[in-house]
Amino acid sequence: AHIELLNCSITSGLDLESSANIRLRIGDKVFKSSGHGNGGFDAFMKALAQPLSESELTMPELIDYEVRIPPGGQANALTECVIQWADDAKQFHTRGVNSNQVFAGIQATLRMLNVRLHQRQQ
Ligand code: ILE
Repeated sequence: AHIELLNCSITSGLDLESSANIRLRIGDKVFKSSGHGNGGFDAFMKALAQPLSESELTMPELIDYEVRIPPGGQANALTECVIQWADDAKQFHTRGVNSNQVFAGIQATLRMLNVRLHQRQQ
């Protein structure tokens, strides 16, 4: 099975809760979901909760989250997000790249979920 984000809209405003509206495919099932949170990434994670539990997928603990750009990059640079995860005693990290820093974090999260889905199949 594979997880694929088909649509994703993140809305943020100053002094406003962020919201995420997503359409997601896990294997051959398509889910629509939304979430609110403390920042766009948090809202995305909240939106993931229902589709993941329906697919019997669990989320590891988020340990660290770093966003950076290449040296000398400017405001239009691509961002790279590296997320450190922990599951039981095991720690691992995934990365995502996107011109939008929240989507870089979302890409890193999707990569992690695909690793877990593929491990589950073995
Ligand atoms: N709360 C922020 C967000 O949702 C960060 C998430 C800290 C890693 O964008």
